[in-house]
Amino acid sequence: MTGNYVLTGARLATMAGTDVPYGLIEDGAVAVSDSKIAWAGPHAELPADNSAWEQRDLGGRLVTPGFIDCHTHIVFGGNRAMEFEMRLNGASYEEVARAGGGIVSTMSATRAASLEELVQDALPRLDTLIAEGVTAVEVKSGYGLDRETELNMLRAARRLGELRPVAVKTTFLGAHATPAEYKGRDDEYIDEVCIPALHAAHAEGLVDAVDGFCENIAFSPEQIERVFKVAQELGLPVKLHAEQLSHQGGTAMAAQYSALSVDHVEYATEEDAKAMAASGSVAVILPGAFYTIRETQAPPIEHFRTHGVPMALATDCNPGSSPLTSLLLTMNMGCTLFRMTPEEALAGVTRNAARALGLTDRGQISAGMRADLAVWDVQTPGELAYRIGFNPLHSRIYEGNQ
Ligand code: DI6
Ligand code: FE
Repeated sequence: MTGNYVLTGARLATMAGTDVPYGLIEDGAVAVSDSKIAWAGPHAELPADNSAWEQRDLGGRLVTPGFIDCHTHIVFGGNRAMEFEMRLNGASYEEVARAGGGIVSTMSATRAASLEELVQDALPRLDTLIAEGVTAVEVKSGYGLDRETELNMLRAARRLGELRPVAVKTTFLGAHATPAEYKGRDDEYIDEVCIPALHAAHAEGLVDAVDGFCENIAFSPEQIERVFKVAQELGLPVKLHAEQLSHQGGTAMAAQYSALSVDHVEYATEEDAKAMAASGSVAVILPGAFYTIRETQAPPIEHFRTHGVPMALATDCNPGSSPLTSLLLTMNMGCTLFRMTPEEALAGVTRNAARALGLTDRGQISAGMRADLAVWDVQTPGELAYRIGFNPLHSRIYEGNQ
């Protein structure tokens, strides 16, 4: 169905920020006109104009906004299964590193891959996300760590958005790690590779946002700030991987640049939460990485709640710390590992995920929003986070097309 039509018999989790939990409307209807929602509300109140449109009865199924995975690294070469196996067979960190493991192995495999290979490798990951109702996904660079490969990763990301009915937002993550050829010369890497690559990628229209990995094993807040200054000059929004393994002060710095989001944030403090609230930054919670690296410090959810920091949930899909391609499982982990409520989890993959990407036209079911919707074979919205390893998606509507 395309053009003008009405979905009826729908239980709507509008996530529209009303006082009702989930913005739930029991016997709801959604009028879709081309790619947009023309009207949404109780069926009994459907305007006369819209009731003449073709109708499709959803039989009481739950409808949510299309899911948004706002933090992924789905474009990369190779995989790290061997490393996973080595570690579980008792290999030490050094042994894994000597066998060519870690982020460096992904960098080598990514550099060796053609644009077409990067696209083909990423497609099954993207398709798995789409099969769970994802209609928008963010994709980061950061495994090339040289100019040409960083650009190639972003070109691959753009291509994914042409090949599949999904919106792709690209993020430049040149400041992810220092490649071997710049070992011990992080500052030179930032100045000679990362910043020139950002300029080149921007000139090619490949960058929607700029990110960095602020960590004791990666870059300092000062080093990332140099990249953020360039982003600011180019008019690009920023976001940051911060306080994942230790507290480095990246959150406070990112807040000064009005970051769209600060991601991971396990070691963030109450002061950080206040700074994020003041800058309007979203806390992107990534339980897949927490689980995979067997972290024990949970992010300060209560501080985010108290200070009104919006929380998103994302897969962080990457070959090392989060080989995860399920937003439904991510929601379950957010609830079980971090005690987020099922409503917070759903807001985390819809309304707040949209905000983490600076998208103001989606993530809620209300008039004027894009008609990106997911239809589920469940009774209540809480079931989405409750089940483990079960996908109840019935159908997906992308820009009004179903
Ligand atoms: N945070 C992580 O956990 C990783 N990158 C990042 O920014 C790890 C990426 C990898 O190991 O490939
Ligand atoms: Fe990440």
